[in-house]
Amino acid sequence: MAALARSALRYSARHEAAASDSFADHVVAGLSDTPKWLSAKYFYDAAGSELFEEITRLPEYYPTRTELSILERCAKDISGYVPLSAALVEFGTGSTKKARLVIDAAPQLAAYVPVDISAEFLAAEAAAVRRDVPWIAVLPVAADFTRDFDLPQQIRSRPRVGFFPGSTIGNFEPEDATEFLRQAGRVLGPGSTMIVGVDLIKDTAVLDAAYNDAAGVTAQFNLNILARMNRELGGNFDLASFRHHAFYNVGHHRIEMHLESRKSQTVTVAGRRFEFRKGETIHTENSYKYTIDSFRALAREAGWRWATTWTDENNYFSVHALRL
Ligand code: AVI
Repeated sequence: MAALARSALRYSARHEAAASDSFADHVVAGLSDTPKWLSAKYFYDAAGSELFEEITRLPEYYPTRTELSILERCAKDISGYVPLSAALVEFGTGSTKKARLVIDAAPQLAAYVPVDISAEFLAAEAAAVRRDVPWIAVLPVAADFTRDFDLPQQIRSRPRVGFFPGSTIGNFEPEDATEFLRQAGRVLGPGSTMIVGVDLIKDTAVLDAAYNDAAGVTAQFNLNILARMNRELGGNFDLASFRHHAFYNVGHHRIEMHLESRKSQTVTVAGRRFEFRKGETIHTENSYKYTIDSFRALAREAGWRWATTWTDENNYFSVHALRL
């Protein structure tokens, strides 16, 4: 369920410009294009969100556990970047597990503002934090965190610390990542701090394995978008006729996920027919990886000043503190 948060993401401005907000229009736009594409935000229906939770526990999928280990080990240092009586604003809150590590280590926090498009999910998470941490004001905001939104009146005069863990920023095209950080700066305001989790460039074999797990959960996650089109848009995709294909594109510094047609076939979905050649793919996701320097440059471009970076002993993952 946590990954419902990601349903708010505009993964690519180009794709978003081509498709309206409806899933059907998006599918028609993406499958009519050459090469074919779908936005990764459509992975996260209930089934996809559960599969993503399973991915985070896979032995090959290092990002979640590595980021958690950094947050646990460096919580005290991170709390040094949290001003007295500040509000922690989490962009796209899924599970509040990571935010709680920061909250526990920073008793000077006065408020926690989880922001998510899914009001129902947000209310449940907020209630749990309220119960466990009764001394801070929990002020959920149901909004698309990639767009401008208003912070609650109660924190207007407080210093703000943005929090964007999970390397979700890697699922944005780099120019959209820059735009997101710029927009987050507008929402948080001058003098703010931002804590961002970013996956790092590493050995290709490690990256490839993380998106091609032996148990096939990532394959199921990818194929679920076809099942979702069948469920919601009257599609007749035969899932066995497509295969999961994920690889690290060295030139673009990104994992690409595709669904490859195993044969030449015609599929009907959203009332339209689409031809697939054998070997043709639907590009379903990019997951960009950065170096500490390349992320620092991106943040600078967005108007943020880099303050510090925490990493793990393998340099697999990074957590950055930025200042506005
Ligand atoms: C949500 N996001 C950071 C994940 C990633 O690693 O890019 C989504 C994912 N796709 C396949 N496995 C995990």
